[in-house]
Amino acid sequence: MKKNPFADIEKKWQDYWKNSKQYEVDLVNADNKLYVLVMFIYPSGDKLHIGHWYNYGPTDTWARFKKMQGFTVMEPIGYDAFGLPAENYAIKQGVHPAISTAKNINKIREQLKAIGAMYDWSKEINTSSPQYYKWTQWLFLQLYKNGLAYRKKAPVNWCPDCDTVLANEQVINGNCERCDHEVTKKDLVQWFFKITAYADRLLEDFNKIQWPAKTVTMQRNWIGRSEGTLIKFDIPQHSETLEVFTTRADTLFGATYMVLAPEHPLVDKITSEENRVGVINYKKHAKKVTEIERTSTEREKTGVFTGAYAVNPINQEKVPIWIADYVLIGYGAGAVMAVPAHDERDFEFAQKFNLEIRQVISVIGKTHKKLEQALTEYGMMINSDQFNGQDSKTGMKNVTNWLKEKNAGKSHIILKLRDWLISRQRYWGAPIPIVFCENCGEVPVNEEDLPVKLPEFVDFTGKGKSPLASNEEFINTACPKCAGPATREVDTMDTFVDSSWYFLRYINPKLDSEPWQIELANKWLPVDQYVGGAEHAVLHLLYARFITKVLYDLKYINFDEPFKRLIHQGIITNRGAKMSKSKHNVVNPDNFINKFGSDTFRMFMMFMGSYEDGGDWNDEGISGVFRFLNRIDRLIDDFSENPPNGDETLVFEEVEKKRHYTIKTVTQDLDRFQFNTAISRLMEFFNSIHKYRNSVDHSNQNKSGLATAIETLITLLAPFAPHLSEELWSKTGRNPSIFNQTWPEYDENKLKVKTVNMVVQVNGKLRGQLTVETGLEESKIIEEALQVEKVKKYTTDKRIIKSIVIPQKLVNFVTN
Ligand code: ANZ
Ligand code: ZN
Repeated sequence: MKKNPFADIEKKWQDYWKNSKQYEVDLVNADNKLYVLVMFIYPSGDKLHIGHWYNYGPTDTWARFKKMQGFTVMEPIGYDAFGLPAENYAIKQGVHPAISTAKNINKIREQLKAIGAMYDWSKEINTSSPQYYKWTQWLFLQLYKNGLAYRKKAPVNWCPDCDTVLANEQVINGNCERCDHEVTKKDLVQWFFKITAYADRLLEDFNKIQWPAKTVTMQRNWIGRSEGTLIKFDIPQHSETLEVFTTRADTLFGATYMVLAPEHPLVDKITSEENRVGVINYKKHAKKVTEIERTSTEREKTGVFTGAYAVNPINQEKVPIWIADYVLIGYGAGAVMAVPAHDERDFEFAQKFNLEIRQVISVIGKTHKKLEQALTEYGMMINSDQFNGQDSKTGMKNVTNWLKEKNAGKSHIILKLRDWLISRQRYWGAPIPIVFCENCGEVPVNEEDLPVKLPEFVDFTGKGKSPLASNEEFINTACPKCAGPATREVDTMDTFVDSSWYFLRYINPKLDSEPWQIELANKWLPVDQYVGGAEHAVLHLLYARFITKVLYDLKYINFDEPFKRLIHQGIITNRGAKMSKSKHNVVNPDNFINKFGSDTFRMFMMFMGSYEDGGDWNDEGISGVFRFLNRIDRLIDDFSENPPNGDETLVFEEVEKKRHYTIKTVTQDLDRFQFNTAISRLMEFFNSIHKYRNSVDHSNQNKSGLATAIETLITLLAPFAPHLSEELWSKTGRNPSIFNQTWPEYDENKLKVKTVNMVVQVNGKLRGQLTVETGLEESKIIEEALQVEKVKKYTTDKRIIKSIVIPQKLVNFVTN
């Protein structure tokens, strides 16, 4: 294949940047810092795909723009190298994951270099290196020592295909995030991080960060904080009490039946002989239904009566107790008071089983004799004795207080968020630094003994229990406390633990005595601008916020949010579908780079559409961008071969105005990551220079004006086409690097439209005045002059025989 004309230029400037070390940031001495970060790479395959490029290329454009605006920009890159995908890839290739990962990283690093980004390669990190995971283990120990890491037996998500547990966040619509296999439940002892203890702060602190509203909402809903009331219903027959959680205490008088989750511990105790068979069968049925199905609003409600009754504490009414799978055991109290008149699920259930539907809230404008569906809005309490007439909000408080006094209830807050399950029964991860001693029980490894090295030789077929258990040498160790015989924990940590703190390690990637220098980290963080995929909303982006808050509390850092500003690049699809190997619709960036060059490819991606929306891949436009860059290149060549030769008094206003306008708008667009419009403006600016060059004789061209315009053009182009711009810059006789140039400024006055006053005559008599833009076309001036009120008076119903325009002075209409 023919080499693209930019290939040599790109190589040349990449070498120059590398040798001049101009992107290696001296963190200690730098001022005006700006930390620009992209989500680092999972080297689970051996290629950078379009999605990576789309994340990294445009973000680097933004970072270069900020550098030229005078910031000291740190833009690091690294590898999220541990994890299941990397392990599975290795198993498939029949090699050790350490080897395949290293190989992938080497390949990917070359591709990353082809982007020509300002990466500070001296700060590269790799989470699977002992130098890194030593500190992941250290992080675990800090959480452990502060009661934020614990082990517990719990029903956990199990992916039978990946042979490991998954965090709730990794279960997408009931399926494994990685392999899409249906996830089952298993009772297992696992390690958890206590993220729930930070729920309130995770919610409150959204006001400290500028993130996409959608992402904030997703986190909010995922945390799912509900304020409500716990209410106790007695079951006198069995001397038990049943506790329920409700967010609508104001509807207590409308509770016409109770529902327990089929797994509720009271079920067996209270079920009557008569109902036992039905209950047992129903419990069997419920086991087979997934949580997704159980919470689905589409599914027909099912359930059975237990034969028992509870007493409503507020009015001593006897209400039947049912079990139904729409109530979940893991949420709230695992039981509800059902208020069919005001809750949709309860309404459906009551209709199906013929249970009483009693309205206790009235909503203005919604009066019904008989409810046809649940009335879920807030309103005024009715049929509620002494509470009648109170609005829902007041009623909730008053009912709760009443219950409190009677010792039958209290205010309560629940979360949908669960603690983060961090242990994995897989090989390729950071070992959990805990040992089990016969005498001392669970003991943390001493910090000075970190890292607990991941053993090289284990059976990691991906099947069966934790692979580390197969290495005797690894498991058998001495207890850090009593030196007696002990065995090591064989689970490894979720890779999301590795990535929950990586942005801190870039500060001191090689430091061996500490994870980072506190002062330096405090200087450089939080990250000023983070860019990455929206799919991480309730995974990485939530975990990183949590870990940052923990480290803040432990005084290892003085900020409690990791990412000040966040932007999500859109998704690039191919024929409407997400690109994936299995669909055979992955576009390989390399081919385009070979053919058109890195600058063209980067610029084309930005030109395709709105950055935050993404869009469907269509390479038709790439040759247009390629041509544009070639035209600029030729313009600069032509400029030095046929230099303009006029002095600066020559008319140049139009190009100069365009220049100021382009600086203003490109700056605004770049600030907002609106790359596509910025590129259009550059094209227009180019055209106006080009037009001037071609329409005026060289000896009459404003030499200094043109030189400035061309300088501005190259400077504004630099962040978009970094290699070519360096080349053009040196072609115009300057020293590299253009990225040491300051971003051009514009003059608002130059943008203002200059105007002149003109007089308007009709048949030689002065009839009016007119203000028009200088240089306005004659036909437009005539149009406007005819709109002047006084002029209208003398011209309507007349035929205009002649219109005379004397530029900048007057308009005269001759009528019959
Ligand atoms: C009575 C009631 C009346 C309710 C009413 C709602 C409307 P959020 O906001 O999502 O927290 N609930 C409580 N625990 C449940 C469980 N384990 N499984 C299924 N549903 C459960 O929802 C709180 C409401 O969800 C609670 O308030 C309860 O129904 C139900 F007019 O109680 B409510
Ligand atoms: Zn011991």
